Amino acid sequence: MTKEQITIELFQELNQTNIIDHLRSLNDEKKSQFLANLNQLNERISLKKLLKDSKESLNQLNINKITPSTSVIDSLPSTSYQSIIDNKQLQDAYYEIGIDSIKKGEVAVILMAGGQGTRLGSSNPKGCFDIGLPSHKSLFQIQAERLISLQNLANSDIPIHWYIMTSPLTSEPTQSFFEKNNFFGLSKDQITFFNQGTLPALDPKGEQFLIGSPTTLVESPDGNGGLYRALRDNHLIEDFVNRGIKHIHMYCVDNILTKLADPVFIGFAIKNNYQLATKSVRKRSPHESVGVIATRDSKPCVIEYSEISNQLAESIDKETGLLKLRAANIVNHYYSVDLLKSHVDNWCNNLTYHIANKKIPIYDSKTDSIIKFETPNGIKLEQFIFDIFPLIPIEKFGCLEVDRNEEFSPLKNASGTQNDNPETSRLAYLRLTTNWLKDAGAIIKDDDILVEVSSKLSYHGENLSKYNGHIFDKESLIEN
Ligand code: UD2
Repeated sequence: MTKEQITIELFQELNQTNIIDHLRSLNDEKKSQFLANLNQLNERISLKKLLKDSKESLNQLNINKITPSTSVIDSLPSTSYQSIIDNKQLQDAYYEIGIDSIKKGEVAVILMAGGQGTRLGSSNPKGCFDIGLPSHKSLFQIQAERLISLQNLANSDIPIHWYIMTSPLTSEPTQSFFEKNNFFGLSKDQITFFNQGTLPALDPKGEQFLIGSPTTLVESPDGNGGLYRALRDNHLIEDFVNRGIKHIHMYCVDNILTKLADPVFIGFAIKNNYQLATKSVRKRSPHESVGVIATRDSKPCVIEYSEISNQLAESIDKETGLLKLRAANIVNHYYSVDLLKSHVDNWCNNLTYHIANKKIPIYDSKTDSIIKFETPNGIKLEQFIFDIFPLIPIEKFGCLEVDRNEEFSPLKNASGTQNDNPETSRLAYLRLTTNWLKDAGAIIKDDDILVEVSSKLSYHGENLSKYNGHIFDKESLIEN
């Protein structure tokens, strides 16, 4: 049998009647193209397994709200949880361990920048977004310059390697943005762009793949959990090993306060010999759109905001009066390279598919046109990066609580919305750098005067002693 016949047989076995009908409408050339695309997709992801797993997720969907009756949910044990808030001594101790590892070239950073900024209302990659700082720097530039200031702090001649994950949709615009800005002063050689994969979309029952063009299925980015397949398929773990990298800091593009390769976080993981660690901040309110870090049946986990029951989200710790599950996930994780080396293959084959009901434009071969829908007509699948947390032994899993005002202000929504938008990101960044200046002895004439300190000059408030006694009486930008 030819490869094409094998592929047709597979889709007949999978009862893909839409695809079989569609094939009949194609001339030989397009039919070969379509079959080649189907075959390539099936080689990357077993479509038979995907249909089975996504069906299970669909069946789970209605009962998937996690409540105390479905499993034993608790906060993390003290062996896995520490707070550095108002604990300068602990911060300094971890900082020294982390900066030493950075000096030795053992630390690299992974940026996840594959998500589309749909909720933000922008068609550009989120990292290109200008939140309206006095400098008008983009998220990408702020983050790149933080690497530069950290390299200066480490005073090492080994640059910190920056792996940037894009999706097919954000890849080209992201790379051209970096090239146009001459990599924001970083060496081109210290940056590796790589693509995450895609997953096919399905009809609402999860039975038929949707067709997006004469020769392709509808496919969309496979979620931030796609990182593991992307690391494997791009051979990046071998790259980590070849470069002598032992520790990975992974973060997401939309948090302007991210401390890339934070020495305190790296030191926390090294000192406690964690294989995987995550940062958390205090949840703002019971129904904030963040996952909560907890244990489920004594295993570490994140319960996503879309999957937590009201009962659990609102439960109060009687002793403290605080939310029982208050450790908010901020997609800021540490991985030991040893852990990635030994587990990534297994993770790629066992990650859950999460379901999202969406309005999905599809190709109609009868009219040779794209049909758009006003209401959800299909489901998109995505994988969540934290679904592997339960596979980590609890004693090898750490959670470091950090100060929200210093480390978390995500850019999710368009201007004018209630929170997590360009205004809140701008204010969070300017308040942080203005406080750095106050700590250095600068005089800020009025509470609503905000001063931007370039992230190229200062990583976490250092290098500002020359502003001791300096009076700031209007919004300003200092670059050096
Ligand atoms: C994420 C977390 C949620 C909470 C919240 C905080 C997950 C699954 N959920 O929810 O628990 O911490 O953030 O802000 O982590 N991304 C990709 N490729 C994709 C999809 C996303 O790279 O296919 C990146 C995206 O660019 C962003 C990050 O992952 O940097 C978070 O993705 P999101 O905006 O889809 O996650 P969100 O806000 O629903």
